[in-house]
Amino acid sequence: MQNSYNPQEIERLVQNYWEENHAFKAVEDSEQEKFYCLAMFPYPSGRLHMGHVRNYTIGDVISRYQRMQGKNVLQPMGWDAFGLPAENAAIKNKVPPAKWTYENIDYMRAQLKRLGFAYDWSRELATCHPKYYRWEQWFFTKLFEKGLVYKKKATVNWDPVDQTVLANEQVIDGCGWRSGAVVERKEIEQWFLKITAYAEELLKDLEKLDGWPEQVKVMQHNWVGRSEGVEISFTIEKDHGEDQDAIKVYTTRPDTLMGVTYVAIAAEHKLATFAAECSKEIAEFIACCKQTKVSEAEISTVEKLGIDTSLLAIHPITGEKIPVWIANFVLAGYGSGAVMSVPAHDQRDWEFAKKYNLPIKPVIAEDKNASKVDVSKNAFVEKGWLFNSAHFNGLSSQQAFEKIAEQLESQGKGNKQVNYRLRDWGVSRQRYWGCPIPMIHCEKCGSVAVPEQDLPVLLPENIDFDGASSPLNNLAEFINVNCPTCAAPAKRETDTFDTFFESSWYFARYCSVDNNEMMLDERVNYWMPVDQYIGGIEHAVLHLLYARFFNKLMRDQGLYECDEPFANLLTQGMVLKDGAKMSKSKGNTVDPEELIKKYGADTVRLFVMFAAPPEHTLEWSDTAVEGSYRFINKLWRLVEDYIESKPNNVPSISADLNEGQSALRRKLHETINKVTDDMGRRHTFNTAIAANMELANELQSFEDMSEQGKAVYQEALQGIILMLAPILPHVCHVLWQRLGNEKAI
Ligand code: ANZ
Ligand code: ZN
Repeated sequence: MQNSYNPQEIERLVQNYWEENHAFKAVEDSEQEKFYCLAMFPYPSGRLHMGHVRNYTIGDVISRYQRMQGKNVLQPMGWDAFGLPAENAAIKNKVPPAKWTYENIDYMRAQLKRLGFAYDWSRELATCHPKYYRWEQWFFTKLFEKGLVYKKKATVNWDPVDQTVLANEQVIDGCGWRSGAVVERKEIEQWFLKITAYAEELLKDLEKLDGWPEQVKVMQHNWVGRSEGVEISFTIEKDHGEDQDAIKVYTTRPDTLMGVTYVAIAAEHKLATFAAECSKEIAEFIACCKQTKVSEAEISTVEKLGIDTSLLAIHPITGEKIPVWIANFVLAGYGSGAVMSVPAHDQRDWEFAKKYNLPIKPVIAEDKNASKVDVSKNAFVEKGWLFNSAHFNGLSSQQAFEKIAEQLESQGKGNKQVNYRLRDWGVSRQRYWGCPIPMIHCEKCGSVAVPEQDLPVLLPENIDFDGASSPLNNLAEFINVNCPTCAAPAKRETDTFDTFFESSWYFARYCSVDNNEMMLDERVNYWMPVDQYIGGIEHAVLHLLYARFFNKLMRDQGLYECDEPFANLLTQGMVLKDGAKMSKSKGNTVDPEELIKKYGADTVRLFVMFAAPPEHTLEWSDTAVEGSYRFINKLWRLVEDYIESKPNNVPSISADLNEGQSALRRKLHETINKVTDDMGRRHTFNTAIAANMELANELQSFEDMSEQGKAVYQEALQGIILMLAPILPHVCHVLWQRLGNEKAI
């Protein structure tokens, strides 16, 4: 009688075996080559979705493969557990966010175990646990000591009815999600991390990341946005603006300086405020600008609007008087919040000049000796050769950059400057379910860091939460403290960290997760960097940039040595159904749990790995799931049939095989070669699986049951089981034993 394939039963048995034998516990061993494999940890939303299943299966297959290659593998798992959804659920279900979160973690942990992932569960962490967040509080106070943390006013969404700050997700069509009131912009003091101090290194070190997709590096490169230019001063004509400071503009095109016909300043600029003092119209225009959205992408799409301040600026070279306008396209936070406008050579300036009838003066031509350029339909934005530019005529744009910068520098009217698009990282959130920022405000001493012996600042967990505003704001026992410096009554900071803060260093904490005396210990130097990081492309910029930044901060704090946290990055594609992204809001999700119940975890794993290479989108298909299930059944039967007819002792393979035997052996070794490359280097698991399916077909039609025939047959069959073990770990574990192997696969 043949055993039939019963996934539920064997998966439970095999998972118990792993658990009892601590099969995936990672232990540092300097004699053995390490491999740190990490998939981005999940937010504990309640249940796993197919995107998780795909992400974690890819990581697990790579981990198991590397282990079979003889590496000492670390594959940990944890929970990115702070965040807004817990607050929303708390309001809806009347449970505290902590309780909701920990219950979800328990549920999802069981789901991950059911999928048979080879995690070292002894290293599990949850970022909402004080054992974790106390170290980021400690680290923040170290950065504060070093001057890498500062406080500054920044704009937030303010709900005037609920009297609270809203997260961007809580603003729906410009109104508060709860009150429905029109949301206002409000400036409040917030904490910032000086990521700009690392801009240069974050850019330069991208070159070291050979194992990253080009596309992600380009996105990070653009996000940092380095540009070289000149900061130029335009003084203000005395008649109007007595005692006003010169306007500083930042330009990457000083070669166009002789073509400047007006200066444009941001609505938030000091001079704009000054101009508004004596003009109601200007004041109204500024108020109107402040209502529109702040993001750069949005600013570039809105209609360009401006107003003349009637102030005049003096051209630093010609001495000519040129008008100063307030314009909505000038960003307050970039450069110096003012632009020298060259409508002949900048399209945005051109459109503005056309609209408000400002002069357009061309100064750059395509050819060296030309003395005109057509700007009647559009600006001429290329670099070229100067004309109409007095003693700079005939220079190339590049030569003129240097000459003009030199002249301005010698006259004290300008300086070469490097600018970054990257802004400092605002880490304050006016939310409850996050890590408390460990600062105290004292009237006498200012901002004081919570001393090390008072850490962690615990987030009160048993609270009534109605969502109107953060309960921390009303918790007297949380807020009222004594100043650590002068002991006078003081107030605790009620803001919590941006949740990107927690995910910026968890990869390092896994290496010393049980250390309650230190944030990180020397074991980090054994495991870091992560050899393979796996996650969604949606994290191409923020998470990956913050993590790289934190890595450098931790290095400079002397906590460990490596410059970059992730040596290789794999960005997994989306899971689609009927061509659309699988998502709750579209109502087209497939519940992994149902699938596991029906087919077992190995089928689910095989399906997600077989349907597409990991970077590609994966189109859901019920028939493909069934196909995966059938293949595992076939493999099962292949082994069972063989066992029934197997001799008691399979002879070893002799040197002289007949043609058919040699052919099968050759096929096996070609397959091993291909699968090794597909799994280890190319990460094209689908073709590795296909090669094994092909080999299995050959076995099915191999009928030579001589002694030597059986010997090569068994070798090939074992080969398939070994090669598929990373993908189908449960069934392969069992089949391996059925073939008489004593050691676990
Ligand atoms: C004159 C000029 C002439 C410019 C020309 C461009 C072309 P990047 O490369 O991104 O650094 N700029 C400067 N500060 C600005 C602000 N606060 N808001 C909006 N625009 C600002 O861009 C630098 C260029 O962006 C600068 O060079 C300036 O316009 C504009 F033919 O100055 B340019
Ligand atoms: Zn004090």
